[in-house]
Amino acid sequence: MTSPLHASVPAGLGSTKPDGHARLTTWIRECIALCEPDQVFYCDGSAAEKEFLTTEALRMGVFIELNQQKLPGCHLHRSHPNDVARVEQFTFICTPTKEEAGPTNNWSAPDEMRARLKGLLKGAMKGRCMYIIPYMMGPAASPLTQVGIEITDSVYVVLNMHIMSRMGSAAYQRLGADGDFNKGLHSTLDLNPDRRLICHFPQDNEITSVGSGYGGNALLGKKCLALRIGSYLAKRQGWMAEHMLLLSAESPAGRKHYIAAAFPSACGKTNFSMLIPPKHFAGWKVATIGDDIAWMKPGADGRLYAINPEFGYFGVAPGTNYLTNPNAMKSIQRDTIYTNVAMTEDGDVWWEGKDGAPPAKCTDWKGNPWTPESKEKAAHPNSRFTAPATNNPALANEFELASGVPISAIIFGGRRASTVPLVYQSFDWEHGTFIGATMGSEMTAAAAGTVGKLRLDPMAMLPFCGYHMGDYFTHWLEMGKKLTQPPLIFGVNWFRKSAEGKFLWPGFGENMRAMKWMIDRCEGTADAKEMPIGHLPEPKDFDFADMEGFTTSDFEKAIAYDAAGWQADYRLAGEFFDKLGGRCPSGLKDRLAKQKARVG
Ligand code: OXD
Ligand code: MN
Repeated sequence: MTSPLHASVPAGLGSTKPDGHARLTTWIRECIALCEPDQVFYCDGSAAEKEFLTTEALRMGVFIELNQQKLPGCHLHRSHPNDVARVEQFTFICTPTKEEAGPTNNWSAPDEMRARLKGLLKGAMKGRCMYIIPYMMGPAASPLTQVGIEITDSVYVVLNMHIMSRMGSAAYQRLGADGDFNKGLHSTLDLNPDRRLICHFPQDNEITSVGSGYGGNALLGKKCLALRIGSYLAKRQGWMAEHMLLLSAESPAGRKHYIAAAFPSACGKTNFSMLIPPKHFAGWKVATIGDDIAWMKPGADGRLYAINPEFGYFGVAPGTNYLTNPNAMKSIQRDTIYTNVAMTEDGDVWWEGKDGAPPAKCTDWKGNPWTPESKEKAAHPNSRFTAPATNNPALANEFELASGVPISAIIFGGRRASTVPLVYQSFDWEHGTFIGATMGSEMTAAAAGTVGKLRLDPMAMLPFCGYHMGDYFTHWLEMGKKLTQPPLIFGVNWFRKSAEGKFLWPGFGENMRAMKWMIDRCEGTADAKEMPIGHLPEPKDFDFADMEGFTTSDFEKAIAYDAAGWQADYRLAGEFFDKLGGRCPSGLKDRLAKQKARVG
């Protein structure tokens, strides 16, 4: 077995310690005393550090060499086969009372959980290297940016954090002598699922994660800080932490709109954020600000301003190709970490749904020989790429903008075979909040669980809200009151199917057409028909010209109003609101009653 320790560390690396922040140095000392590592490596986020640790990851077998001519700077990682997704059943919100975490989160009393974690972490890093990672979520100059320190025993985590966050000593500078920071302690332990716990202590701005190396469980800046802890801080500080992509869309006349969209995990946020408009929309430019997370705050002008706190993309590989997402494909040709994809004989990567025919032979995600006749998939359905945002040819100029961008429209969408139309607009902010609060989606492989099962996933935040969902809904309604120029709110569904099980809408780049209608609604230039569920476009309002084989009748099916389907949805929403008890805001309960009456 290769040693996880570094035999020799080049001069100048591994030694950039925080200086003069007493709370931080005390906490690091406590973590060292608890975990008892044989080596401590203080990360500085430099290119030299990345190069050194990459070489070490290859030596340790954490990284597998890929063809460097084809994929310069790219490496493959194979996780433990039992550690391939987020684990909602082992994810805890440890607020002082169970009521604060609410009925949609697992809860444990903070002291009890701390004692359990202490037991698991005692001596857990013996024979291992402990890495101290200073990082920022958000542009260095943004008032919305948060600093985190992640302490981990995984070199894979360090190398992912190099891509996914603004990592390095600048984070210490931002902290100064007494700045607040998120404490994140992570150990893979022995990857035993019985000892896998992803724990959040929002009142202490603290995360402890053990037993998993998977992105969403182990890259603590992402789901844990940017969403669970972030949503808790946002509620108290008057901002919003949302599971949303961010993009800009610029018309040929040079008018720009910024759009935020919430879809559950593995439902196409990365694709939509990198959308290339079809030929019919020549002159339109779509640019990516973020593909997964948005932090938003009302500005002095009464508009809602958003930043993307992340610095890279942790995207789902299967289904990604030059047709579905050319910008993602271009983003992952260099300096990318591939996790659990298949490897071809010439050291290239492959996954189901990549361009071209499957290779005649390759090595699957578990390291076994694979041929097209094999029963198992070559790549894990939740296999991922970690790529720098700066690789994206469509990266928006506003990516580093400290003030954030003013949002014109918020979109909510799930994966729904029935009921939900291609696109519709809410009546107002409160009704938009209701659309988000009652959205459902069929489950995907991004979380361990039953793929395809319909579940309510409010604002795509069910697995990520760090406090009581009823309070979260109240926060949405409160934020609306602070906005004199609120974004318009829309619902979309790219996944509706015919009775024969065929998708009614081609999706991908063609989603530009739905976006164009939404932008026209923002500008007040498109009509819509008022229906019980909101404003819907009629064929005359929606541009489906030049869509091969797509007729008015196809459009009508994609947009059709299904009263019985909505009644069933509202029943599910009612059950969910009941579960939230007295904390479900009356504004939403009244809205549900009104909507039930409207759909009949
Ligand atoms: C993700 C997720 O990885 O939502 O972004 O699971
Ligand atoms: Mn996500």
